[in-house]
Amino acid sequence: MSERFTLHGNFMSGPAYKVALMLALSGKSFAYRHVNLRELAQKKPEYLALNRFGQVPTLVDNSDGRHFVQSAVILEVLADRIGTFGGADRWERIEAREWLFWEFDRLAPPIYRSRTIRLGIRQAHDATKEMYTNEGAVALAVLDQHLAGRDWIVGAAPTIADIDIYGVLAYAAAGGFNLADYPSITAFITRFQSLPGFASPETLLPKEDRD
Ligand SMILES: N[C@@H](CCC(=O)N[C@@H](CS)C(=O)NCC(=O)O)C(=O)O
Repeated sequence: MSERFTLHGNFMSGPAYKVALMLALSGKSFAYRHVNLRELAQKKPEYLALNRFGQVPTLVDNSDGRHFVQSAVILEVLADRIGTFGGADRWERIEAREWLFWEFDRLAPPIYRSRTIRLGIRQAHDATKEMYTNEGAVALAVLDQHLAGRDWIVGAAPTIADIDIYGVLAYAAAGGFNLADYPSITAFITRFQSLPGFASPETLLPKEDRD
């Protein structure tokens, strides 16, 4: 294994995209293992040995064999291990963590779930769909307001908070949300996509293994 990092992911996975994006923006190429979720490869003993939750993503650091799960934690681990996007100081790091927790509580559920419902992966009654639409709009409004007059979510430079949140916004349109309604988010997306190393989910998450 010549690459330092191996990402186990799936091309449909927003959380896997976040980790791939962090590596790409940090200038780190990585080996990739396609986990076939349809065939429940994530529930097989060999994969569960890497990820007790039976989910993607999992990141393996081949330099010491340690493996890490939960995309937000993986972003933090990578910030520590490769020294990128960790914030200017301890306080920025704490603020970035606040956004990571908010994202998985308020932003990701309505956006990711609306997307999987629209793709037919999940079934939902109209009331549930409406709930996600409303909750997504509230979360996007909070983010839009925060980003007004700011370039990045925390501090003066991009951090793992931006990577984490972009990794959800990338799927908003597929979830039926019109980001043109949120001018500060739209400007943030343009800025984020201009970062060196930026790439789309399709580029970063292949449908097969890659070494
Ligand atoms: N909180 C986890 C969520 C991971 C997650 O939901 N992964 C999905 C794909 S997007 C998955 O593995 N689903 C298959 C399953 O749960 O069996 C993270 O951020 O890493």
